[in-house]
Amino acid sequence: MKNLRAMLYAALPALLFSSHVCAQCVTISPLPQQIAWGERAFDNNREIEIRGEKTADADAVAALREFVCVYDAKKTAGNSRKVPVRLFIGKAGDATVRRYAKLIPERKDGYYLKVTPQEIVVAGRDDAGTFYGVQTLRQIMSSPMVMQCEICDYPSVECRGVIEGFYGNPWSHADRLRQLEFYGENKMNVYVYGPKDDPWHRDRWREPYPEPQSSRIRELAETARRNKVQFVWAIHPGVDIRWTREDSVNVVRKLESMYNLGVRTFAVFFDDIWGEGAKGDKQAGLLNYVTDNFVRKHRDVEPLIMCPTQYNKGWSHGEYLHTLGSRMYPEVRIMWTGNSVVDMIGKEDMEWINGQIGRKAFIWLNYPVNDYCQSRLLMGKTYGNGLDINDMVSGFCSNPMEYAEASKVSLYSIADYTWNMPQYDSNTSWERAIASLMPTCADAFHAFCENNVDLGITGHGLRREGESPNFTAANIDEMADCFEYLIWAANNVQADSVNHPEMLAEIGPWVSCMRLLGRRGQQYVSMLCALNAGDSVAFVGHYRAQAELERQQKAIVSRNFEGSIVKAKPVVSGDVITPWLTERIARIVKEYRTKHSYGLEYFPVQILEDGEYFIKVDGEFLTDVQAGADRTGDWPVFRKERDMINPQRQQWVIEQDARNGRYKITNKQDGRYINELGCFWRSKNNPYSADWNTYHLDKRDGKWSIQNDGNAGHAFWQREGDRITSGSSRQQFVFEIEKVK
Ligand code: LOG
Repeated sequence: MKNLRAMLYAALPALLFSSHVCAQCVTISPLPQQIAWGERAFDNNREIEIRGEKTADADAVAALREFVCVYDAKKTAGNSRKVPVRLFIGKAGDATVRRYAKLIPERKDGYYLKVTPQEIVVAGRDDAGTFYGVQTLRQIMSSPMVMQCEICDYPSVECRGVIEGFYGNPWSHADRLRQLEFYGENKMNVYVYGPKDDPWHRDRWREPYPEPQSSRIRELAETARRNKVQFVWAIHPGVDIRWTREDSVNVVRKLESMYNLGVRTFAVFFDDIWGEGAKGDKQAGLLNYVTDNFVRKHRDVEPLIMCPTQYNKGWSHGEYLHTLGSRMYPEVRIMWTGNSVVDMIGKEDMEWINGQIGRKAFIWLNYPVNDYCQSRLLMGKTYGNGLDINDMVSGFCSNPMEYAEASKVSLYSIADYTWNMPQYDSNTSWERAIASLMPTCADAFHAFCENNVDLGITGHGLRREGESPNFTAANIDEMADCFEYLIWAANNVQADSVNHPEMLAEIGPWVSCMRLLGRRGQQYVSMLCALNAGDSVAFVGHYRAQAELERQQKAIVSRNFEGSIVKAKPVVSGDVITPWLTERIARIVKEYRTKHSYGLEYFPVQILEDGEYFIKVDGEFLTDVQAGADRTGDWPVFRKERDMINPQRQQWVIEQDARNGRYKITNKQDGRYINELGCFWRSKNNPYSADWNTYHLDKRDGKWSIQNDGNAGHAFWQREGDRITSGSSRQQFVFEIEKVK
């Protein structure tokens, strides 16, 4: 990569290199608190003589040696090459950087950095500070022409990082090692290990890790240390814990076994449990017991972190949080996801929770985790958290996707946000993330990311704006360009796989899905042209080609490695292009049917003509008795009599939703649809959705069966008493569907 950049810069016109143009001022990420750039200092192949190597932090020195050409007095002696640039490295108190002592910020993890034509200074407040100074220098020296600068830098938030806390395939060992390097480079200092589907974290919490898992944990703890990351190991005992002395000892024993593997910070989780394990006073007692009998017995173990059962405002009630706050030792840190499970965090939210627990909450941000919307990749901007909460949190961690590399787009911004909160800009941070993660195909990767943004409708309600911003469909040319763009981006990201095999292994299914979406779009454009030209043969041909591409698209699965516990069906641009295209194709097929008769056998069968019908069982009419009510959960009932006053209450509009070939059923009087429970639902909060509220119809001996489908399961409607319920898995042909004359 370095070589490629060098080639790019070499190709730029010499004009840019005039000393007044700051063409070489690299953008440093996370953004430093204070930075002043000067003129050109030297070229990045200049030899560097390191001073303070023996006393400075060894990890910082090792990182430094990876990217500087170290001056070797013996080799260079006698020849006339330029004198080396001297580099002083050390932390506050070291002789090497004594001259700069006053300039080093008095903040944990802070550093002072200076580059002049003669010398470089990297002076940390502490070892981590020195290490972070080197990470910044690495970025400054990635440019062939190194510019003079002076930087004073420190983090906004003390604990910054990631919590592997999702359901689904836990990250692989290789994923985690790469993550830890990434955290070091991006100045994040916490990694909480709590994958829900690691048996030794949750279900088998009492048992020590067997080999080879225990060696891997040891390696992770070591790698974390080298990258100035606290490896926090979490135990999740709430599923079956008994509040006995024996189980308290079991917890301590397990943590001791983790201590022996090199772990020094620990967490205890009680999220997503019910019953006995969820009791606040007992949880507080356990945390205090572990603090007394484990944490305080070791001199090098950090205070515990705990995830409460009521970890968000929506779920909190009673005395629970107050009990934790008042009974648990004040040094125990308490996690919090915000106003709901999945939410961005603001100042008022922090005021509320901190008041409840009598300490600063440790944020567990449920973004970009996608374990509850697995068909979507969340590659969009990380926005919505307050820029004024840095002093109100004891830590800020992001729960990512099971896709470790893909998550880096967001984690890069989490690093940026937590390091320099006041200056965080979600747009520029996202742009930088993309360019830095996939430098050899940045434009194509950008296109990929912008088409994988929103989550769709989920139980948690979070939406993300700005998906597919370049999609416009005002005319055929625009549409054609947009679909070509999708294909171009997919091909280019794919072609770059040699440079980013890990990323491609994760996003590959979505990349393929994006290409097929583009190709289906092209077929749609051809169908449209054929319809306009009255060419039915061409229309049907393109329709069939489109259907075949759709079949291929639906066959893609997110992961198919051996033992994968998640197999999702990737969706790209799930809120913009995908629904748009499905709806458009359905619409022109309908139009085609009204004009042509050629090739109708290739289209989805329409078993019932669109129209107005009575729905009857045993001669009784399904009736919308409370027509017009816009409240949750009233339902239509069967009435013997025809309603002569409001006949429309017994008339049902049944029409095929061509997006999926199933039928939508709404009342003629008030337009309300019936949902999978046989109820009307409040239309304001739950507007009609083709995925949920369409039915599969089937006919035998003149009677019909009506079946839920799509997201609503596959139960058959049945008549129970005077209403419809949908509890039956047995197909029943009991409905009479009679056309209104
Ligand atoms: C889980 C978490 C999961 C996330 C999103 C917490 C504290 N616990 O509803 O493991 O990844 O939501 O699905 C959770 O957030 N429970």
